[in-house]
Amino acid sequence: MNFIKTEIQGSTFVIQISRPEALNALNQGVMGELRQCLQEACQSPEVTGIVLTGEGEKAFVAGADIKELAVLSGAEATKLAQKGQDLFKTIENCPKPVIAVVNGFALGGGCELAMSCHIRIATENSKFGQPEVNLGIIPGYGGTQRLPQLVGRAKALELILTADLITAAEALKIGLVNHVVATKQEALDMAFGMMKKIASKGPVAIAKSIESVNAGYSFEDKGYSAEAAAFGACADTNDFKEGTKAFVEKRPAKFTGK
Ligand code: CO8
Repeated sequence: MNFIKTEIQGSTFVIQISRPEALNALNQGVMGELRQCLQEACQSPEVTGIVLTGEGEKAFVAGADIKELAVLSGAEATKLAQKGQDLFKTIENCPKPVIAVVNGFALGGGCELAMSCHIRIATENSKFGQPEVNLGIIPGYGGTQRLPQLVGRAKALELILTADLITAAEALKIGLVNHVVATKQEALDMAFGMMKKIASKGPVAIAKSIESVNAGYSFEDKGYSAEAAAFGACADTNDFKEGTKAFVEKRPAKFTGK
């Protein structure tokens, strides 16, 4: 593994995304390794739960890798969005609890990754947001579906349309995270405490609880397909080229609507 560090703490499998030079941004290398270790953890009889976090104190995940996205055609972008959506659905449908320990920026694909987990514990320096429209695109890893489920349609639209970043305290207020604590170690300790409690219950009941809660959202597939298609349509625009170029050049984008 080049981008992911794993360890076992008791019966909890800890996955740490480790690409600090790019604030743990999700390139296809990270996504592939994440897929591989999630499958292993979900299937392993010794594992009772999974904790997902980012390396360091600055970022959980600052989004999909913008430099990698910048060269995609619309069709490629749709395909990649669907592939990422599938991975995040694997997390959401994992029969064992998955807790995100959010330690810093959780933006774009990073916020979407955290939202696909069952529970989110954030450090107080964390920042959340779906800033894709700054780049001329939309959330493509399920954010247009899960954000309204968690915080309601109006607040979700406000966050997606303005691209505003919110603090951990605000994320707690709107129901985007379960808990906010001071440090990453405190967040990890809280996650391990929850995992210990959950591991003492019947594993079938735990798996069936997750399955039943998720079943209430089974109308979702239409929304996810629409999102992937819309992501691809945006990736075909000049605004997307300008938005990603502007990010790389560290300047504001000049959009034309074309
Ligand atoms: N992708 C690639 N590189 C990144 C990313 C990213 N998302 N975020 C940060 N980096 C890199 C920076 O380019 C920089 O690299 P370098 O040192 O080579 O210039 C390094 O990480 C450090 O970042 P900054 O210097 O920008 O750090 P700051 O502290 O000044 O700013 C921010 C931190 C505010 C987090 C800033 O980095 C930022 O705005 N990042 C981008 C956030 C963003 O827009 N995220 C959304 C990306 S799009 C997305 O997630 C779509 C998901 C769906 C995809 C579906 C289809 C595939």
